[in-house]
Amino acid sequence: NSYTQLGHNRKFPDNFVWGTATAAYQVEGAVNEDGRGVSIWDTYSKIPGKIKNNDNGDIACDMYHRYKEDVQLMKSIHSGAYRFSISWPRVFPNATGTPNPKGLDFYNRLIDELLANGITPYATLYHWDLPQILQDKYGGWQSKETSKAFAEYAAYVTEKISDRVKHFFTLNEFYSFTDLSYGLGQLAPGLKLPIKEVAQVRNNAVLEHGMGLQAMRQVAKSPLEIGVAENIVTAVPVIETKENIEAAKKATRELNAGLLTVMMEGKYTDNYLNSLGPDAPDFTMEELNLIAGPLDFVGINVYLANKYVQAGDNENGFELIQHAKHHPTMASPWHMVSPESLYWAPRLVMELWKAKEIYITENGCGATDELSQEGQVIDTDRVMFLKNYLTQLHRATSEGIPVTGYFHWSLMDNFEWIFGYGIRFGLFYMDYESLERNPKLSAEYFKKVAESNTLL
Ligand code: GBH
Repeated sequence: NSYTQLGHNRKFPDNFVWGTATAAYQVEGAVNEDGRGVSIWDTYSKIPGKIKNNDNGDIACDMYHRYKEDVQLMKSIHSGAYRFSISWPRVFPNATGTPNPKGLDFYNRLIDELLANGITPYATLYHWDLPQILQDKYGGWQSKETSKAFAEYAAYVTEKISDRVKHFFTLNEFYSFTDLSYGLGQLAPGLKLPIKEVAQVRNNAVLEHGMGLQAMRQVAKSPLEIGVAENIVTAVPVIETKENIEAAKKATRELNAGLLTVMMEGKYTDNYLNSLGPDAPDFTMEELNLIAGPLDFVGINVYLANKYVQAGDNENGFELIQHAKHHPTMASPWHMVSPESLYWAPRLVMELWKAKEIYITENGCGATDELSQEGQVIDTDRVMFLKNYLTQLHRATSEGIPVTGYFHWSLMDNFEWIFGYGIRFGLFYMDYESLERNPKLSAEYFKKVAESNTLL
C-alpha cells in the first residue's frame, strides 16, 4: 500500500544499508607517523586565521590509534557499513612513485577489523587531502597532471584492497574541492581564481574521476561497485505541482552542469558552455568519454535544498527562489533545514539519469553539543533533524526510488574543516582533551532505526 504516515508501512526495503561515515583528515590525526606525506590541509590549517580557533587535524580523534575502539562504537549502534576515506599522502608521500607500505597498512588493519566485526567497508579515495607536492608542482587541480597522478594512486590502492573491499567512491564532493577551494577561497588551498580557471579545475576533477575509474576497473581483483560521492546541488520544488517538479528537474541538471551532469551525460549542457563563453574549459571528446565512464551507483551527500524552485516563463523554464531571511538553520550557518531534500535529491537523480542504484553517502547535522555532568548528550536538535529527514527518505524508498543505503555523517565529532572543532556532527561525542567517546541520544535513535530497519 502507499501509506507512509505514522503507524503504516514504516519498514525500509530489505537489505537496506545503514552506515556511518568519516574522512581521513577529519578523524585520523597521527599526521607525522609512519612516513605520511604532507597534504594541502596540513598546510592550510596552519595558516593563522584560516580555521576557527586555529584548530588543525594533527590529533583530531586519534582514530589512527583508536580504530579498534571505533569499530566497536559502530557495532554498538548497528552501523552495518562504514564509509571512510584513504589519505593519499599516507600511501604515496610524494603523490606518485614509490608507495609507503606503512601508510596502506593502516587501512589494511582497519579493513580487517571491520570485516571481523561484520561491518562492510566502503572506501573513498579522495576526501580533499591532496598531497602538497601536487599543489606546489602543478597548482593541484589546475593541471591535468594531478588527474593522471590520481589514476596511478587509485589503481595502486584498488589493487591492494579490492580482495576485501567491494565498494569504492572515487572522490568526495567535487563542488567543495573545486569551486569552494579554487573559486570562493573557503577551503584549502583557499584560492580565488577567475571563472575560466575554476571551470578548468572542475573539468580536471571530473576527468580525474574518469581516469581513476578506468584504472581501477583494470586492476580490480573481482567485480567492484564504483561510484562517486557528490554534494549534488539540489533544487527542490517549492510547492509540489507538476510544473514546479519539471522545473526542479531542469534546474538540478543545470546547477550541476560542470560536475555531476557531465559525469552522467558525457557532455556539458549548452547552457553551461554558452554561459561560460570564452571561459569554457579545454577538453576533448575522448576525455568526455572517460568522464562519463559507467558507474555502478550514484552516491550523493544530501544536507539541504540548496535552492527552492518554481516554473518560470524564461528560457530555462525555471526560477530559483532564495531562502527567506529567517529560514531555520542548524548550527552550521550554511545548513538550511530542508528535510524534503532527502526525497528530491535521489528522485531527481533517478529521473534525470535513470540511476538504478543510489546511496545517500552523507547526511547529518552540526550542533554545539555539550556533555552533561551525568555524562549524557541530549541532542534533541539532531534527533529532530533525523526524524524529519528520514521520513523523507522513507517516502523515497516507499515510492520505489532505488536508494539502497544511508550513511550518517558522522560517526563521531571531528575536525569540521574551517569550523574547527566547534561544530559537532557526530553520533558520538568527543571529549577533545581525554579523547573519550560518548554516545549521544542520536546514537540511540540511529541504533533503533538501523536495528529494526524501520522509520521511528
Ligand atoms: C560535507 O560537506 C563534507 O563531505 C564533510 O567532510 C563535512 O564534514 C560535512 O559535510 C559537514 O559539513 O564555507 O560556509 O560556505 C557538506 C557540504 C560544502 C557544506 C562546503 C559546507 C562550506 C561552508 N559542505 N560548505 S561555507
